[in-house]
Amino acid sequence: MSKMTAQDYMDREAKYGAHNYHPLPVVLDKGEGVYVWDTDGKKYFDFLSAYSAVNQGHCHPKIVNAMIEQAKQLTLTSRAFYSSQLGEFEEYVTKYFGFEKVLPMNTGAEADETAIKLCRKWGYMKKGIPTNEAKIICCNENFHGRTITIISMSTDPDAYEGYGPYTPGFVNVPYNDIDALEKELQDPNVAGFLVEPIQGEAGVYVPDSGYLKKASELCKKYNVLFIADEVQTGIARTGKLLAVDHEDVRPDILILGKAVSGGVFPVSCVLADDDIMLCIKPGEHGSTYGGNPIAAKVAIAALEVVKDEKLAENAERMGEIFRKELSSIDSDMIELVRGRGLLNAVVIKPKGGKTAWDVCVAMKDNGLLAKPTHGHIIRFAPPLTINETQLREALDKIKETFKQFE
Ligand code: IF1
Repeated sequence: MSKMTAQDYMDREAKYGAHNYHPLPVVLDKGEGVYVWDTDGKKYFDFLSAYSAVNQGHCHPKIVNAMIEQAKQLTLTSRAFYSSQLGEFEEYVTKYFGFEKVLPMNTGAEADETAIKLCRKWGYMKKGIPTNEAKIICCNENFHGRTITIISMSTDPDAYEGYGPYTPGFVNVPYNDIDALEKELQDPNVAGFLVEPIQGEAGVYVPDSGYLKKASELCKKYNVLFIADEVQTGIARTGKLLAVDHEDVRPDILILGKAVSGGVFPVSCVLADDDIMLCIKPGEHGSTYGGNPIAAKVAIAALEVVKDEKLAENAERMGEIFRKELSSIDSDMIELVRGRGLLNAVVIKPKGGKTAWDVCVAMKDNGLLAKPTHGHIIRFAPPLTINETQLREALDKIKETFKQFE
């Protein structure tokens, strides 16, 4: 059997796999740290990090070993029984982020769904909202996952079109608009405000300084839960452990996913204090794999790496260099550069029919992987382990690419 070509791999996926993605034409086979290799052995900088799930770098030995060791002992019990590993994770992660309780799930969407259910329960049991009248405020251009309820909040037709009927009980407001938010908060049936501290999918949309602080203060004033979706912005990505830490905001409900397990095993979770979390009684919510022994051990190892390797501090420092160098590129395709820590994006102005996609394909050929979001924005999000030498080498590739479009 002759060696498969990259095209063979792509054709096989097209033949047997659903067409719910349009990947960049590269077939990855190996990853280590900030690098990935394709099936022909070509090496690339990974500047997507699986949408910020691989903050600790590909195949981090400490995290992989935690998975291997636990997998030899006990992989899954379900929550019908206790396990020796779950409580260890629950204690570790609640103390790590400063909350009284955690509800473990697997994917980010499941964690967002859990937060929505928890918020509604609290609204009926503690705020006295009439049954089935609870509302949750969310932002235009949000992204919180792909379930029917979550896309019911979406303002992106690609996310919701053709999937109706939609879940009721959501009120959309413009992101980064305090007055619009306050207006809706006055509705006594509002139970929560769900927000990404930085909108990732929308194109790394960083709100005005003070927005999160003011929003959380208004939520307190109107007895509404402030729910932070840090699935993408959390785990040191923006230069602090959590993006809300930039404004000293403590959410009532914190949603984590992706890098909470370092891209090794699906783990997500919701954190809150007892007066909120205990609104869900035994048997009222759950998941077969939620809080499984492997998830527990992998997440502990992934979170230890963040602290041991000072990834937040590194993300802050490398992010400053990255934005400064990117902004100095003299290209009429670069409209603006924005971001925080190592969650950055470049808004691309099409030129001569060339778009952000063409820039990404050219960067791929130059050995760096990134992907456009919403057509004209390129997100740059390398693993947070990247050092200055690697960053500058990657920047050279980005500069070289833009030169090709002059
Ligand atoms: C895809 C991007 C999309 C998220 C936030 C919850 C979830 C996500 C803030 C759900 C997931 C992923 C999903 C993935 C591409 C990526 C993404 F924003 F990161 F770029 F789609 F918008 N909250 N984001 O960002 O977590 O269920 O996926 O574990 O769906 O294509 P999940």
